Amino acid sequence: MTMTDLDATAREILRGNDRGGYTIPTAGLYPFQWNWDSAFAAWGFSTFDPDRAWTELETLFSAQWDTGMVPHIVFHKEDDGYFPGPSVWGPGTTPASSGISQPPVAAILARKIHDSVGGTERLRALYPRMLAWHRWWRDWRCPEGVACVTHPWESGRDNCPDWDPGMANVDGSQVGTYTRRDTGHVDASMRPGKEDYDRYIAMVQFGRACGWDQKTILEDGPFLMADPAITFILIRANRDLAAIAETLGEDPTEPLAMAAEIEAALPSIWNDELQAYCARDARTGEFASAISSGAALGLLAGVENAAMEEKLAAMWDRVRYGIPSNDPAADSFDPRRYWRGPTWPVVNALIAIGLTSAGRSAEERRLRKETAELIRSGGFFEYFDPLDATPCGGDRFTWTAAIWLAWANREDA
Ligand code: 2M8
Repeated sequence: MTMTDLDATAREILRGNDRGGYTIPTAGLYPFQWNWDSAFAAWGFSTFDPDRAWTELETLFSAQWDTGMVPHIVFHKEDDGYFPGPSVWGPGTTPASSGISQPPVAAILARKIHDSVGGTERLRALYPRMLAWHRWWRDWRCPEGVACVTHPWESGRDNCPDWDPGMANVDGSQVGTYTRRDTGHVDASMRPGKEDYDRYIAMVQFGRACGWDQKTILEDGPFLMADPAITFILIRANRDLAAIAETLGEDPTEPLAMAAEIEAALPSIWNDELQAYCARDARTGEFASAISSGAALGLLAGVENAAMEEKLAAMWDRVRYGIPSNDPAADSFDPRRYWRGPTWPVVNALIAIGLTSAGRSAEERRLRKETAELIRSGGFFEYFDPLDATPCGGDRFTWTAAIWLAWANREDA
């Protein structure tokens, strides 16, 4: 296929996954609106339909809770093809939604969209909503400065070994029976295991039982881990929100202060043994045992550290295609199992934004070429084996198509 054909296919995928104001990540496996997927979808739409790009973000923020939280899944319509659906989460919101959030990339991408296609009034309407969401992160997810997640699904990097220390202390033995739907859509060897799922459901049951009371979840919930990826994303998102504030004639002081507070707390997730920023169990203090793509997002937040850069470069050199989600040198590395090793075009794109900001154009070009090569050879899949480029997970995937249009196939991205 030529580049032009691939552009057309990518646009078709976005249009095909459009369910009216929002896109699903892929038909079958993920039939609802997911939070960070939608922000990437908006970025993709902005390359050919700016109006539709803003609509995507507006629909996402229309599901924002009164607390400022923007849920990780919005269940606009019934669909029994996914588990756990709205009746399992049960927060009683309209529209129905899950009870946790996801990486706050919206401000980062809204700024990029505005810079390239304008839409100041649409951005102005979103600004207070994005600010409220960032405050929610500060108030309910940054107990000691850096950003924590209360469920691996909140990180977006579900079964990444980053979460193994916290997952080990979650009791999944009492969740009762349930039927997974994901393994009916894709090969079970590419998905999290049963023990992981039991624990994921136990965490959902805890949240539901306390009516999604954030104080209870933060203080007594079964899982609380500092996430280097969301920490870096939130620093960057706050700075981008401050830049947006300036564009709109608003006061940038608060988002800048939020970014500075998180940055000041970064030493708490520095793992001396790994010489990298790293996930850490906020209950026990235990660090994850390997460097992950979370650390590679440091540049997004302007965090450069020579020792860590050396480790990250070695991790990248151990594979052929893109940044792996987990270090191939680690025992936990599994090149096709979801977030335990595969490379994800969507994360590569975020890392590339960081590389560009740091002026590291040669590495950015390498990452872009390797990601484009995966898509060109394998198609618009959810993720890929970083050693041999085997496409994995769902096909005709929204964020992969969006990344192709907005970054991987662009010289000027
Ligand atoms: C994956 O997560 C969902 C749960 O949220 C799942 O496995 O059921 C993750 O890759 C997540 O990052 C992504 O947003 C979602 C939809 O693409 O799928």
